[in-house]
Amino acid sequence: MAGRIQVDGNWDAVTWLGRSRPLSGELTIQGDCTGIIVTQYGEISGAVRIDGNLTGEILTLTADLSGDLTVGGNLTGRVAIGLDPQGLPDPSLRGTVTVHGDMTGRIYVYGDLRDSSDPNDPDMTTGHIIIDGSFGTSEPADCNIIIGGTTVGLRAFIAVDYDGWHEPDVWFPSAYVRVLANSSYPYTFYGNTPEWNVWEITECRGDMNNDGAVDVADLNPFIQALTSVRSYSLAFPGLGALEDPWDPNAGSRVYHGDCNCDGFFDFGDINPFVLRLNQGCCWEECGDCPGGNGLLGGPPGGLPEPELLAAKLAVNVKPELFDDLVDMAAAAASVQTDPQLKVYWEKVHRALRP
Ligand SMILES: [Ca+2]
Ligand SMILES: [Ca+2]
Ligand SMILES: [Ca+2]
Repeated sequence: MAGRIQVDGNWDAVTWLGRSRPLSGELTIQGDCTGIIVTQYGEISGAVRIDGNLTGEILTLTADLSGDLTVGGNLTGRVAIGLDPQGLPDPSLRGTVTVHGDMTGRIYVYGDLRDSSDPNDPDMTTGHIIIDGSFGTSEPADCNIIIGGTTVGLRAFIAVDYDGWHEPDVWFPSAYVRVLANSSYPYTFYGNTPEWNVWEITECRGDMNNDGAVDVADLNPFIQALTSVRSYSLAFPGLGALEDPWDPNAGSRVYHGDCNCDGFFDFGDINPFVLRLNQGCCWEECGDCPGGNGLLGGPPGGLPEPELLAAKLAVNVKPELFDDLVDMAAAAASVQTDPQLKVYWEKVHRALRP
């Protein structure tokens, strides 16, 4: 199927599409999909969009999903890639499955969440699973993502509450991601696992590496995120944009970077980010957060002396980001309306590059 099909209502049929040829066109269902759409040898390389809920099933028996499957509502049914591989090369997810609502159903991939393994991959044409809403329910439920092969590494990712932290959008304890890795020792994840690019977006403002803590490990990602959407997105697949053109509003980049809670992530967030870094607390709100431990050597609710801050930042920044750090200090000074803070950041700038 190479053309376009648009269904104005719901889809409740059991339908074979592309039994031997790829589904390379566009299939749009403006309502719910309560039926079953199945392809056999033909991979889904085009775009399947369900504007409503997917309570039915989208299946490939022996083929990859290399295109985009988007569910505008909730996924309560099932997506299965390679349900019946019949000895053919492991059918894999090389495209993107996006659920804009909640996921209480199942996603199964016989093969890999496949990565192109090319570190310079200009666009992240690789397996991604994006859930903007919650994953699972408060009741015990059969809700999971199972990857039969390997691995969720490098550019491949699974992200829950991808579109920035929202309080109701949680990864419930009964839901899990399991990577079988073709072995009898599968990896099972019940929550945020940064080393596998399996994310549940954290509520912490300033947590640019999404590990649930705000500390000096967030400095380099903050600089990257502020200076280049592309560089941040490639360094942290699943936290930024998906591909070129690099959408600055995609992912959790703006949520985590917006440390003054004005809805934007820009130079005005440098000073509040550094304050938060010094406080080292995880909080969804902006401003002076409870507790605080003076991570940068300043008083809990304030900033250290400018020379001390410059020294702390300089030892924690990657050499290749040092110039960006210097520019950031200059930018922080230039956007300050508070005269004292302006002088403060000018001093930080001078201390970094005398
Ligand atoms: Ca969300
Ligand atoms: Ca962090
Ligand atoms: Ca802001």
